[in-house]
Parts: sequence; C-alpha cells; structure tokens
Amino acid sequence: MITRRAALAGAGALAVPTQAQDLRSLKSIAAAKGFVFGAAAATYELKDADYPPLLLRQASQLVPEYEMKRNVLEPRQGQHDFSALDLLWNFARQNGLTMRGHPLVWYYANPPWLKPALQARRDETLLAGHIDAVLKRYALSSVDVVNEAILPDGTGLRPSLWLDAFGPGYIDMAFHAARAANPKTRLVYNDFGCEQGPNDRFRAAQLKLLDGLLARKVPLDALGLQGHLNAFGKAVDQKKLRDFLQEIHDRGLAILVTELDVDDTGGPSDIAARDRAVADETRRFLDVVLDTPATVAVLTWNLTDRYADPPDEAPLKALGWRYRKGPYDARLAAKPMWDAMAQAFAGRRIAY
Ligand code: 9MR
Repeated sequence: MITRRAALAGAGALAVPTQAQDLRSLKSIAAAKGFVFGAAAATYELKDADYPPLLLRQASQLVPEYEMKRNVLEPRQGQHDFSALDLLWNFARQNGLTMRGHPLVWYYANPPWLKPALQARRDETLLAGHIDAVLKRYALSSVDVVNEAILPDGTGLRPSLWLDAFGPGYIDMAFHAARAANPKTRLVYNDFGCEQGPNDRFRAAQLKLLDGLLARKVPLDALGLQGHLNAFGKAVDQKKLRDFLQEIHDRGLAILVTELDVDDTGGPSDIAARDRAVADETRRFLDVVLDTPATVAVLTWNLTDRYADPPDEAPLKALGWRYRKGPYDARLAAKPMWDAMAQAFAGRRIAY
C-alpha cells in the first residue's frame, strides 16, 4: 500500500521545476518548498571578491555574524555605531536579500560599560532603548529578541547581567519592547539545546519558558533552533526532535533554523569520511525539521570554511586544517553537506 506520505514525496520528486528554479541554488530549491534559505554574513566576507557572488546565488536572506551585537553597536553608552551593520544592510538591500537580526538581548558580546550601568540603577531603557533603536532603523524579516537565556544543561535560566538587573521578567520586557518598536518583524527566541543529543531537560525547560511567555501574552512568534551540530558527537535523535517540533507547532509558533553548521571534530583522518558523516547528520536533522509546516527558514552560520577558525585538535592544526563546518569548503567548492541540504530541501513534502 502506498502511504500518503510516500505519495506526496513521489509527487514532489516528479514535479517539474519552475523556470525560476535553479537546482544548483539552495535559495531556489527552498523557495519552491515554501521556506527561505539564508546564511550568516560578515563585513570581512564582503571584502573578499570571490564571496558575494556565491552568497547571492545561494542565499535570499542574510543575518549578521557579529555586526548586530551590542558590543559592536554601542561601544560607548548612548553612542550607537551602525556603520558595520549598515554595510550589511545596504548590501542586502542592493542585492534583493532580506535581513534577519541577531541578537538583541544576549548574556555575551556586550560592551564593558553595560554591566556597571545596569548595576547602578534599575533602568529599563538600557534594554528597551537598544531594541527600539535597532528595530526602528532596520526592517528585519525576523529577529532573535533574546538569545541563549537557558542554561545548557536545562536546569534554569542562565545567569546574566539581564537576569541580575531585572529578574526573569527581562525576557518579557524584551519581547514587548520589540513588538512596540516594529510590529511587522517576526520575533524569535533563539537557543541551541533542543536539537541534538539526549537533552530532554533542555527541551522541557524550553517548552516551559515558551509556555510562560505565551500564557502571559508576550508577543513571541517563533523558536530559533541554532543547529550547531556535531557529526561525531551527540547525534540528532529524530524521534525526540520530531516530537519536540510538533509541540512547537501545536503552540502556533513558527520554527527557524538560525545557525546551522556541522562540526567534524573528533572524526577520522580521512576527509571524505568526515564529509560523509557531516552530510549524513545534516540530512538527519533537516529531514525532520522540514517535515513540519512550522519551519519557515533555514540559515547556515556562514556558508564556507574559508574564514573559519583553526581546530583545537593539534594534529589537524599542524596539517593546516580549519574547522570545516559549512556547505562550501575554503576554495568555495560545494561539499557533500551542500548535496545533503539540497536533497533535504527538495524532498520536503510540498502540501503545506
Ligand atoms: O560566529 C560568531 C563570532 O564571530 C563572534 O565573535 C561571536 C561573539 O559575538 O559569536 C559567534 O556567533 C555565535 C552566535 O552569535 C550565537 N550562537 C553561537 C555562535 C558561535 O558559534
């Protein structure tokens, strides 16, 4: 007997690509399946003449790698410096890409003046004023309003300057400020603990946090799964991920994969074997993520290995290797991870 699922998958495979669909372009395959493909980009990458053509061919959205972080945007109190972010924004606008934002409120990458200022007196404008300034300046399609507020082991909220200053209510405050500043931008809570490994406690903590926000009518639109996977670490548990994403969908929230990359640290010395494992893990993850209509976007954390950090593994470093987490290698050639993404994208059931 042919199942509904198999029939739909078959129909997808036989579908004639539209003229606009370029099968070597992830953005085009994604668009045909009703979601956006994008990538993190950085100002240093735009200076590399080889890179923008690749980014523009593959991605329809960008997210700043670091240029929207508070330490970059407000190095001195009250003096915003939008110059780096404007470069990315203008690049996106001039080339027809949308931009998503990351992050407005984070425990990390803050300027040194901020913590003492928060400690000096309770001043909500130190949180809301920044959110307002960013969201009024840029028309972002979505934004990570709060990033990584849960402890990685899922035992509670992560200690932070924000938690110290305002208590757990800082998360509500941030979302309210974001909605007030720009009612059109999709508001996202973004974290990394739900997608990989036996992390039941994190998933429970994530649902508890989201349920609290929703019960209090906090304006929240989506959950961001960062998607920092490891091909030789804690593998994606497809059943647990599927069940979890159903919980998110049941709550009426959208899902975005915001920072997909796959670390091959700990793998064998054979590069081809590493690449296969990375591709397999990518596919296992994306097959589940794209099997819910809640998923509206997939972004990789950068697109290539060209600018990546050297690995911690001394033997690899000695060989001049780098982290190899992206779908393109340092020569900007597509890796098996690219094919895994293209296949997972193309295999999405289109009946949404
Ligand atoms: O890749 C980013 C790096 O360039 C920055 O220096 C760093 C601090 O701003 O942040 C890195 O990006 C992180 C992201 O903002 C949140 N999730 C984890 C990312 C690191 O893999």
